[in-house]
Amino acid sequence: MEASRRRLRAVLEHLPAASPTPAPEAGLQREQPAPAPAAEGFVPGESHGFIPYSVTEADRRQLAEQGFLLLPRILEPQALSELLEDVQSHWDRVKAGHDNSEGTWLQAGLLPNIHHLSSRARDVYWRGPVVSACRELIGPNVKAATSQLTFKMPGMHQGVDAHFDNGYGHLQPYSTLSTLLALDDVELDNGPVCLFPGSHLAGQRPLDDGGEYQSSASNGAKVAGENFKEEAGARVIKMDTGDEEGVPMLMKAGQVLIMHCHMMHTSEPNLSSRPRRIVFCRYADADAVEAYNEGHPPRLGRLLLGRTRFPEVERFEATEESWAESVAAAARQLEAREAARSD
Ligand SMILES: O=C(O)CCC(=O)C(=O)O
Ligand SMILES: [Fe+2]
Repeated sequence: MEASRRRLRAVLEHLPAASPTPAPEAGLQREQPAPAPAAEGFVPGESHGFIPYSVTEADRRQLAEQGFLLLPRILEPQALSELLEDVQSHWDRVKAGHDNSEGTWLQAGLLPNIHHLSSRARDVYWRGPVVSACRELIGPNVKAATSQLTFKMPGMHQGVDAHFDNGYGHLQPYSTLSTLLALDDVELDNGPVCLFPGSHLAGQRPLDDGGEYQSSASNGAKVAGENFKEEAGARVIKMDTGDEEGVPMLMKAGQVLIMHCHMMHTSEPNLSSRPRRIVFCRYADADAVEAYNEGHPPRLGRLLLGRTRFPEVERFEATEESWAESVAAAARQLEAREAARSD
C-alpha cells in the first residue's frame, strides 16, 4: 500500500507541467485555434514519423456495413519503437509491483489517460493519421474522447467478455469510434480482439436492469444494465453471443483497428510469451454528449477538428489551466485506483 503510494507519487512527479502546443499538421488547421499553452514535447513542423492514410469510399462503406476497418501501418518503424518505449516506461512505473496475472482485466490490463503521461502517445492521439481519418468517418468536428493503454503482457490470461464500447460509455450521436493502434504484432495466441462483423447494426442495445456499473475508465462513467457480471466489485458487460464466435483481428505492429461504437467484440487472453500492447483511443463528434449522465452533459475531450457548441469542450485541455486541472484530477483517480489494487 505504502509502496504503491510512493510509486504513484513518483509517477505524479513525471506529469507534464503544461499542455503542449497542438501545432496541427497542414490540412488539420482548426478554424478557431485554442490559445496556445506553453510548448512541451512538440517541435512544430517536426516530422513525427506518421504515415498518412486517405480514407476511401470503400472504407466508409465497409465501416457502415461491417462496423470495422483495419488501416495499414500509420507509423514509421522508428516512430513506433519510440512510442512503444515511451508508453512502456509509464506502464512499468505505474504497474510496478503488481502481478498482471492477478486481478481483473480492468485492473491488470488498463492504464487510463496515457496522453497525460506520454508526449508520444499524446502526439498520436491528437494529431496522428487516425485524426484525419476521423474527419472522413465521423465528420468535420471531432474531439478526443478517451486515451488509454490496453496491454496484455505475457501471463495475462484475463480476457474481455463480449461487449460494445458504447455500452461502457454511452455517447450520442452514435458516430463515436474506438481505435486500437497495435504496438506489437497481434496473433492468434497473444490476445487478439475478436469482432462480430455487422453486429453494430443492432444499435444501442438496452443494458437495463436498474443495476449500476462503475466504469474503470477515466471518466468514472455509470451505466445501468442487464448484461453484466460482477467482477471484483465492478460490473462488467457480458453479452450473450450464442454459438457465434468472433473473428480474430490479426494485426501487424503499427496498424490500427477502427470499430464502430456498437461493434460487439471480445478480447482474448494472452496465452503466449509475447506481449500484446495497444494504444486505445476513442474519438467522437465534437458535440457528443454522455447519455448515461443526468442532463446529458457534453463529453469532455480536447477539440481536435472543427468547432463545438460547448465552451467547456472548446477549453478542455486546450488552455494551460484546463490541462493542469485535467491532469491533476486524472492523477488522483489513477492513484486511488492503483492504491485500491494494492490493498
Ligand atoms: O484488447 C483490447 O485492447 C481492447 C479491449 C476492449 O475491448 C476494451 O478496452 O474496450
Ligand atoms: Fe471494447
